[in-house]
Amino acid sequence: MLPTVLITGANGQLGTVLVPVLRERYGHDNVIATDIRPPLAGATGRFSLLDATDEESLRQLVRGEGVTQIYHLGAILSANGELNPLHTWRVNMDSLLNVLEVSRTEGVERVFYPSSIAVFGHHADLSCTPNHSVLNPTTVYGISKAAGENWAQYYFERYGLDVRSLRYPGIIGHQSAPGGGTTDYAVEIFHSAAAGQPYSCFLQSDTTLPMIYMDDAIRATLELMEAPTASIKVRTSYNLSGCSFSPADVAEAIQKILPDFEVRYAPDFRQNIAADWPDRIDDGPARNDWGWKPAYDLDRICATMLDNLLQRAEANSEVKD
Ligand code: VAH
Repeated sequence: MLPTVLITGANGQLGTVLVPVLRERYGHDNVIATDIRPPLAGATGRFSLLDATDEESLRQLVRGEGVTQIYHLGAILSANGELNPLHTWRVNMDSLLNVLEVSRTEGVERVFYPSSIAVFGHHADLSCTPNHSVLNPTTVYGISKAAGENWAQYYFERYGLDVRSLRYPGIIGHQSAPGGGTTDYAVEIFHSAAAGQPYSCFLQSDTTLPMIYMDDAIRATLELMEAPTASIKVRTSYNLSGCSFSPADVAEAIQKILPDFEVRYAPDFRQNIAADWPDRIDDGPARNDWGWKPAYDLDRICATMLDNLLQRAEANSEVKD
């Protein structure tokens, strides 16, 4: 029996790519995209406006459509989250608690909850952060994700709700825009390079962070969600990594393809956030429990991003000619 899947935050960087993949996999009409904003231009398929902080609206939609799986992607990310801390806390926590409570009481079988490397802080070993580390996040986003992981584990242990979670690193893809995070530079830099423009980076050149290519992130999400229940041994959240690099590393990788590309560095408040995040994370439990293995290293990310963005720039210029 194919699931009926509801995605919150479907207009976001990950949701934009995940929705079509889920439709391909489970049937076009079995996947309901939702977001607090109307669908993006060009988006097709089933869509409902939904504010996930409104429990009754969520309940009516889940009950009315017979939803059996929820991917709760809606959240305010690390950088944007610092602009209005209490609003960020309320949006991120109220929406998650609504998803957990509605799922428990309406018979939803499986929930995906995205966490983040933002749950770590300077009390963890940031050189290669183990899955079970001290969590002392320094952003409201990270605080909400750390709390959310523990709520996910609570609903599994107390009610048996099958909630599964990944601590995403920075996600890099050409298909969608980043959503106000500290790792957004790693997407913006490729757009500048493909446009033949210099890039002004808001992090220091040597700030190494864990990253993952969009296709790897999507595949990891599906592999986690389709793994046998018995193999899921971590019910807070699994560390997930593709590769780690700094702005200087990615600039150098781009310059191997576009030698004239220039990067300047103008660190802002986001440097303070990134300074308390891991350089690398240990995703050994994900590899051991459900067979995770990344397919994209920095050079492959670079080649794939530039191939797609340069083709798009050429297509756009032909349209204008
Ligand atoms: C952010 N892209 O920067 C998100 C992510 C690991 C970072 O959670 O907030």
